[in-house]
Order: sequence, then structure tokens, then C-alpha cells
Amino acid sequence: MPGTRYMTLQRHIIEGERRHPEATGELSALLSDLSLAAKVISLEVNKAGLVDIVGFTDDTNVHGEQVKKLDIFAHEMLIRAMDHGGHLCVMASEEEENIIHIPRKHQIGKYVLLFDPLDGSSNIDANVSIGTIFSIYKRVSPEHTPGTLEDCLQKGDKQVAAGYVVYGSSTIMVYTAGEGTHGFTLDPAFGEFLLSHESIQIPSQGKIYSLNEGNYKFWHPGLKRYIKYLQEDLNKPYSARYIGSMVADIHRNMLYGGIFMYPADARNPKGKLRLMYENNPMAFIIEQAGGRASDGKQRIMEIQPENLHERTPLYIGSKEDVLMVEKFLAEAEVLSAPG
Ligand code: P6P
Repeated sequence: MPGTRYMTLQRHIIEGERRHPEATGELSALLSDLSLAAKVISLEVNKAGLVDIVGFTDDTNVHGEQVKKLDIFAHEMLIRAMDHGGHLCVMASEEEENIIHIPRKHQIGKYVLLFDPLDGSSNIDANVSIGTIFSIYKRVSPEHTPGTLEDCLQKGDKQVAAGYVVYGSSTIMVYTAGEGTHGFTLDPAFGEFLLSHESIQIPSQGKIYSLNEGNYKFWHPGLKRYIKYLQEDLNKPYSARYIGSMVADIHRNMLYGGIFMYPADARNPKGKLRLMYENNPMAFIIEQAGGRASDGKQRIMEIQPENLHERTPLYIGSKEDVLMVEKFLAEAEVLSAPG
């Protein structure tokens, strides 16, 4: 349409790179390669109900969870799309036990890519929104050598970029390269991601809380008090919204305001979500949008990872809401402290 300013993802990335004269263009190319993989995965996810790609495989992943065929497709698609661009020295996937080396025949680059290929995949058959999450670091091991586990075990504060793709009523790619958080909606008419959410700012306080209340009896006493506070002590109680697909839950809360929680509990002392593939990238995205992400005590991105698949509790979203739940958790610790 005349006068419409089409800002594609590629153009947005390149314009961001132009603001950094020292940039080599490698990160831009890496993000562009990821957007291509996202388009292909989106195509498969959106026709999953039509072809025999849905349904459980007889495989289980490194966490013993039954794996859906689309999980495997997305995992393999990302590796195939990313391993030959010459920008990476190593990859790691939530679906793979160990680090993924770049084949010898391909050039080795200076970046590290970690990803959760298809988060929320247990929702596929119910046509609930699911997502891909990615996190990018600069390597710390010597250049032109194969990447190492150390390259993959960096604090979240070291990320140079992070993003997610939510495959829902439309396919939206949200990314940050440290200069704000921006969202792009895939226009299937010409297969481009177009800028739809520029410089997202999450409300400092929301009206939505998201967590699995079925785990109530296993919760920390401070969390029980916090949830009762949201339900009983405010003029207008918060709304409970929980899709069970973190990319969709966090995306909604980032746009509307609110808090998503996957806490530690009596059964899972570290919670369920993975630090490297889910919590760190989401924390970078949310902090760049003015929000906060913690494990209930410290910022997620300050945590020094010890292993590739470690889990941490996650409280993420509007800054005031996350600070409030941290306050309830801390007060309960004091109350339950011996002596
Ligand atoms: P629960 C999906 O399996 C996932 O990893 C996240 O996307 C989601 O937020 C969470 O697990 C849901 O877990 O225990 O509430 O079913």
C-alpha cells in the first residue's frame, strides 16, 4: 500500500549493525539464517494437523520426555540451517545431551548458538501456540578452533542476542541484540517478517499471573502467600492466565504486563525450565523490554551455569510484580528460619 513503511527483519538487523562500525555483519547474517529456519518450522507447525508429522515418536529426549516428531524436525532443521553459515563455532540444543560441533567441512565462526527447538511441544496436538527459543554468545575459546563446552556455559549477561518465535494465530519473531526488544510478524503473502512491535516496553506492573496452580501443595510458603495476596488483598484481583507453553505465556505478559512463574517446589527443587535454553534468552528479552527475570533471589542472567541442561526457578515479567514475589519469598524465609 502506498506510504506503508515495510521494515523487514533483515533491514532492521542491518540498520542495527550500521550503528556499530566495528560490526562485521556476522551477527546479522546469523540472525537472518535463524529467521529462515523459523519460516520453515512455521510452515511445518502450521500444517502439522494435515500430515503424518504429528504424534509421538518412540524416542525420548535427554530429559526422558517423549518427543514429538515436530520436535525432531525443528531440532534437525535448526542444525541444518545453522551449521554451514560460517558464523558458529559450536551449538547446543535442549534436545541433545552434548554440544553440537560444526562439521569439519564448514568454516568455523566466532559465535555460539543455544536453542530450544520447539518449546511447549506437548501442546501440538491441541493446536496451542508453541515456540522456538534461541540464545547467542561470542566464543571464549581460541578462534579458528572447534567450539567447547566452556563456550556454551557462559552467564546470561554475556549474551549478544536472544529471541523467540511464537507459532500461534500468526508467527511472530521477537529478538534483542542489546538495543531494545522488537517483534516481527511473518507475512505469509511474501514470506517476510515485518516489524510489528518496535521497542517493546513491558508495563512496570501487570494484572496477570501465570503458573501451574496444580502444584499448589508443593509450593514454598512465600509463594502461597503471594498468590493469595494477588487473589484476596487487592481492590481488583489479578487474572490467572496459563497456557502451559512458556513462549506464548511470556509473550502475552510482555505485551499486556504480568508475571510468569515456574517456581522450585517440593518435588522439583530447581523448577522445570532450563537455564541455558529457556530462562537466559527470555531474561535478556524481558530485561531489554524493561522487565525483570530472577530465580526468586538473583537475576537469572547473573547465574554461572555449571552444566548444559541445568534448571532454575523462573520468575519473569513486569518488574514490580517480580520484585513483589521476591519480597514474599524472602519474608517467608525469615519466618521459617530456625531460632
Ligand atoms: P507444566 C512446556 O513443556 C514447558 O517446557 C513450558 O513451555 C511450559 O511453561 C511448562 O513446560 C509447562 O509445564 O508443568 O505446567 O505442564
